[in-house]
Amino acid sequence: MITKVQTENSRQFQLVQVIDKDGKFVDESYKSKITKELVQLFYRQLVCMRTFDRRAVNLQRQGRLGTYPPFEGQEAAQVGSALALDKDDWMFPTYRDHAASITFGKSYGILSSWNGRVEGNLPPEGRNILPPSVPIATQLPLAAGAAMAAKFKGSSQVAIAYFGDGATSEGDFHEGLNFASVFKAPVVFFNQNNNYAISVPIWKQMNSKTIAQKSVAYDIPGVRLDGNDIFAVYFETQKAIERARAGEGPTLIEAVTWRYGAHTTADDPTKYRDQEESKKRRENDPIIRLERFMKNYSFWDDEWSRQIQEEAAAEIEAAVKELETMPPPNVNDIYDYIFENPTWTIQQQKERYLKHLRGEA
Ligand SMILES: Cc1ncc(C[n+]2csc(CCOP(=O)(O)OP(=O)(O)O)c2C)c(N)n1
Repeated sequence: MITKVQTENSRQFQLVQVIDKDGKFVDESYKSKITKELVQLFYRQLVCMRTFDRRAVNLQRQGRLGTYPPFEGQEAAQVGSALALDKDDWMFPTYRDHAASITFGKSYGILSSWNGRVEGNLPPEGRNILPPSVPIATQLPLAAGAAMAAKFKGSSQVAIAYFGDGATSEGDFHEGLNFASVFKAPVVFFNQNNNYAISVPIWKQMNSKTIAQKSVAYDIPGVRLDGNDIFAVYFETQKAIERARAGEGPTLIEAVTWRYGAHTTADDPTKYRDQEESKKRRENDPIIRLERFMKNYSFWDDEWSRQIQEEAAAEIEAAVKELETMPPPNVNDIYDYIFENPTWTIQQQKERYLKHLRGEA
């Protein structure tokens, strides 16, 4: 019986695609909404994000950056969803969501957080971007809360919370969705199902066939989309945001995607998955797909594309130069950004640690 219900639920959530992996329209009704400006905006941002991510992994391998969580493969999910937001909205990213954060307004200086500098975690002027959440799923109730605050204030702001497949097995996921559903909080729960929670494949940590079907429990709309199709991501996130702004409450989006690399630079994916699979997944790559689309529908320009690659590399090099002029981390920051007025326990920990560093304890 249980299996039957799950099967029915998973069937309700057909994968939404606007273009297929060959860059051909699956749904022609979107044709009129896709302008050259939009396509170029998407392509440029995807290229910048991939260049950034590869450079970050490189820097880590050279010992110039601390541990880093790569997002290569997930660019369309992050860029497409972030571009659907209004500048006043709220973003709650995780450690893997630099492409979303940068697209929404953070600078490439975000990298400095991986060298322990607090600057990389600060929101840019005029943008509501929270520091990335590392404790899994804790940002979901926070996003629901921020959305409720916006609602109480009568503002039209919407919150978006990013999280992985593993996060949906955490209590905070369920609390966030339940709260948002009951109070119709204007929040979009944006899941990137990259199939793995560190080394644990999705089929080992849940019996649900999809993440989208988890929306059924909270009686909120659930959408399962192709997270490597930037058009599907953008247009479906837009719809969810519009529903939220119209007072219709939250949506759960499952963007089906893949991370090619390690969970973080601290682990070795060859230990827990077949690397052939990652190679095969390149066929479904979000950037290659957009390129194919651009070639199929006369948006492609060799010279423009070359220029974009050069600009991306130059912008990121400038950010790396700046990163390398930064002083080493300030140990006080570990303690000073927890509460506005630190509790005595935190104060005590800080004093003890500083003593330890001075060699006095
Ligand atoms: C509450 C909590 N438990 C465990 C961890 C250790 N941890 C860090 S990342 C991670 C896996 C998360 O996987 P997923 O939610 O799928 O996101 P992804 O890293 O794939 O983007 C775990 C278990 C943590 N950071 N927080």
